[in-house]
Amino acid sequence: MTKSEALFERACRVIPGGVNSPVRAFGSIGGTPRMIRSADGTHMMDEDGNVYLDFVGSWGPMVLGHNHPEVREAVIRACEDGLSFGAATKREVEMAELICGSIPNIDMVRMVNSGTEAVMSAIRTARGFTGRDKIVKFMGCYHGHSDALLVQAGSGVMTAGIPDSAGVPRGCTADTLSAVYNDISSVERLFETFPDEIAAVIVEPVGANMGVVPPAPGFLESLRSLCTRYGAVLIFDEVITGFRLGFTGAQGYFGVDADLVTYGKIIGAGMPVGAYGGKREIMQKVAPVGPVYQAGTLSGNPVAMAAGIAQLTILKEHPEIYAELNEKGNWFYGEVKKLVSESGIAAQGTSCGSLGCIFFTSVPVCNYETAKTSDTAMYAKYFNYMLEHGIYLAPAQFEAMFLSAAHTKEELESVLEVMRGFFRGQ
Ligand code: KE4
Repeated sequence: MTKSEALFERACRVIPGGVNSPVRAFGSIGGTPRMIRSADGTHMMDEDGNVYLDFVGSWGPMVLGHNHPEVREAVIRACEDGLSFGAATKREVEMAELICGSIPNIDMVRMVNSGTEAVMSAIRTARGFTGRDKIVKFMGCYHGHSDALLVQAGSGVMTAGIPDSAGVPRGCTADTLSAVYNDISSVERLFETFPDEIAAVIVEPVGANMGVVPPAPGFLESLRSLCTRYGAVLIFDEVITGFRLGFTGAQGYFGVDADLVTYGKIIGAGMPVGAYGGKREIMQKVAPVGPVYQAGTLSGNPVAMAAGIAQLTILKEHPEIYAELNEKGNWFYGEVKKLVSESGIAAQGTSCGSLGCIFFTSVPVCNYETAKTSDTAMYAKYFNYMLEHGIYLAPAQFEAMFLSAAHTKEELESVLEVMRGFFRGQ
């Protein structure tokens, strides 16, 4: 029995499914989750000493690679001042100024502790600002696990085959309307049906929780004009794309401004941080200055702020990182698409910048329905083949592969070689 197996057996006795987040359980690909002991740069090591080239990067935060020295030092220094005070601190001001001073349409921002909390708070703020109740989300998009949004969600919900979660009262989702990603007419129909009842439309500007599904040309722009026309708040859920596609995230990458934006992952550099922000007139609705209540004991935690400030500062001061990262992604995923299409296997690659994935279906994937045609058993075979060759991918079809600034061309070429081996063997 390996150490990972022994630890996972112990974990299953005291933690539901042995994990603190479902996707980590390897449920849809089989086998025992690797218990990770440490990570550095592009590699992770498990408790048995196996080393993996990592493409999960903690599901997005490790855009500079694991254990970046400047981030680590900032955290250690912050710890020496104390872990948490439950009081306002300088670092929270610095973090807020860093964001508001760099992203044109973010006038104010509130720190929370996760992407889920950021989205939940942004939805409440949009409802408080408009006085309306209904929200529109897209099938296959995942926005964390708050009740109202666990409707035809993506990510682990999709993998676990739970179309909706148990324990969510009908009342919590009665005002959640589902639209089809990349199908603007499905949104138009909802606005025509509920012209003055929709508080917000929330969208992943790049779908990354049904696998990677980029927005069709004009889709985000059309959402923007529909929300403007009907007085609804457009929320970009940038928990994954924020500070990844560029310092100004998907807003800058696609040239479309949302009214509220949610952040997570990269903003904390691996520490528990989420945030939501946007126009002053909307954010002024948030307590204590406005009537929309939202609070958190560890929101803006000084140690987490130190990590996030360190990582965001590096990214802001070195914009060339994004040019290199997006160019690297275009090249790498271009090669993936080529090798997959030449393989004769029913599969296709999709990507946007440093995000990408392989779907095992011949149906062109553009939304939840087409993503679901993917052969998840084939994905499991692919995942396990790559893992046996020391390459750690997302342990589920409906997730993303994350490149970081630390991944070298040599490493990526070695991955392509292993991929070719897999596809040749099918
Ligand atoms: P968290 O509450 O997990 O910090 O963020 C929720 C969330 C919100 N919005 C988007 C677009 C997200 O991708 C996420 C979380 N992403 C998943 C990965 N697909 C987290 C991994 C997990 O659930 O363990």
